[in-house]
Amino acid sequence: MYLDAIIIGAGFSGLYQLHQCRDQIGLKTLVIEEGKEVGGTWYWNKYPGSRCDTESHIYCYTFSKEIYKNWKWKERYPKQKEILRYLKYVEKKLSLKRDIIFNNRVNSAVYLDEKNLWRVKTNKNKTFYCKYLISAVGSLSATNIPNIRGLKNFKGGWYHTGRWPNKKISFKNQKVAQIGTGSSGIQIAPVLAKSVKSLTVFQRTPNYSVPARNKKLTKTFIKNTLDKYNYIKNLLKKTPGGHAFHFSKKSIFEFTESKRLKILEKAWLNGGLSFRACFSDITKKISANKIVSNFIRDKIKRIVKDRHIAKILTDFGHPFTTKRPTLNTNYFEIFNRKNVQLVDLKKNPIIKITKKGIKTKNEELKFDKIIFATGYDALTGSILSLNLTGRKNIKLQKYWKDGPKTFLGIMIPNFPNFFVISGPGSPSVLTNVPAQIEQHVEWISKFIKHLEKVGCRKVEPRIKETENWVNEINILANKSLFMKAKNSWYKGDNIPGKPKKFIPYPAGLPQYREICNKVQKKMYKGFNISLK
Ligand code: N01
Repeated sequence: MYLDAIIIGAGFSGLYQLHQCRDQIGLKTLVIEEGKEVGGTWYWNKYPGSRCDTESHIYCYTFSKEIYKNWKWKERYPKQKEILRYLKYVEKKLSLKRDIIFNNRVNSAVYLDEKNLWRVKTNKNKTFYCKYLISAVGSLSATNIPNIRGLKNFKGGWYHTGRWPNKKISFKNQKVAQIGTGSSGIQIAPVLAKSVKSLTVFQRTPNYSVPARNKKLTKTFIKNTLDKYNYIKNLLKKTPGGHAFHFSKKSIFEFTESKRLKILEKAWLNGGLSFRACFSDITKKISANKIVSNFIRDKIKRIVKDRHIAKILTDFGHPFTTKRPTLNTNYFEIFNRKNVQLVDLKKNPIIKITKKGIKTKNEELKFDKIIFATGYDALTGSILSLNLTGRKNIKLQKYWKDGPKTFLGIMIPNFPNFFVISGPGSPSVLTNVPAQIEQHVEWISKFIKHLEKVGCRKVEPRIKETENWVNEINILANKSLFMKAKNSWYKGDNIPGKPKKFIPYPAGLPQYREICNKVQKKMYKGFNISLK
């Protein structure tokens, strides 16, 4: 089957890209989706307690006033199920399903030089050909299941939060092990703790976590946000992370100690990702960051009654925000329960998984179920799993062996007519992702429209511009606090053998948007466009 464009993935990015390609540009377009319905990351992340930690009134599309205004979110942070309902509502509104095939995983994509087409194959032995191939596979979808000896011998059930099964799993009165304490881990643990016989949390790195303070949205709040549609849409373009809050313009050092504390207390009470924005320099200056890190440490120590456990939970080896900031609802409180234990993997590492449980350096523990909340091969894993072969038989795995090389995080030299939404080298995971997705989809769509107009046969970025872009990211990352985290998936540390390079663009969405717009204004400077 021949198409103008194939989009891989039917999450936030794939759905909007389909609408743009099909309804705005007029291309014959198909979306190929592995899941059995739309949703992308929110289709797979069905674990108990799964919820987004960006506020619902901005974790959505803003491209259509009608779509924005006709959806009413229920809570401050949307539940996984609510996000799925929302995406289905958008899909219906735009009649997208007719151009999506489900239950098909793209296994390979090969660029055929002589035909100037991509040949795309799926695990169901379907083959498609297209001119434009667009990856909408998401930054956090290739799961990281640690290679722990003995997992295949475990007789109980085991699950990864990012590939949660469709059937209901009961944890009631079970002995459960949870490995990992990132965003997913600290969400699932408080929910499990309520019903399990015992929950043992295996922690490798303590997590600075701020209260989410989730709540039902009031009618007044809902009305106000819907009325302020234009303002919100604009605001998301101006803030560094595409969130609905500005960073304070004032340094923490402009305040006396007691005034600082008051400001921090207020931000803590308010909860949410805006906590880090209550001073201008928390994310920028290590001295400011230290004050806030200590504030969080004290807060956790006040919650957790056992001093030894509190110490393990707060023995941070990295500054606040240098790993992905997380929000929690009663996460630290669970360690006051009798049925919850904490294993400090730094002192007591896992040796192997046995038939009945987990053997650590110091003990052997029995479990009915093991949950891996161990994250992802972020940003590159999902793209590499497509097994892309570009011009002259160049494999992406080989081309990226020393780290991802993209121009603007959107295109890759030697892989003509292949676009990536929220790829490595774009702000992606450092932002409110739908805001970044809208910027990318709109930029890519405008580009494709231009390419069609000028009669383009193929397009790819120049090597020089790509190298400059990769260098620029390195320079920016080295100037930032991000590099002070020894182990962070932002720079590939969580996956053995993965190149250790900072992956997303770290200077914020507005600056990135400006650069992309400049490239567009200069008639796509940095790209080689071959005409028919
Ligand atoms: O994954 P993570 P996640 N042995 O990589 C540990 C989005 N998201 O799924 O820090 C033992 O953050 C690892 O330890 P360490 C969001 O963007 C959003 O939680 O590497 N432990 C860490 O504690 C988020 O940032 C939402 O030392 C091992 C944990 O597992 C991203 O997804 C909800 C290990 C992994 O944490 C990823 O979050 C969920 C090993 N071998 C996800 N390997 C919301 O919006 C890893 N770990 C709320």
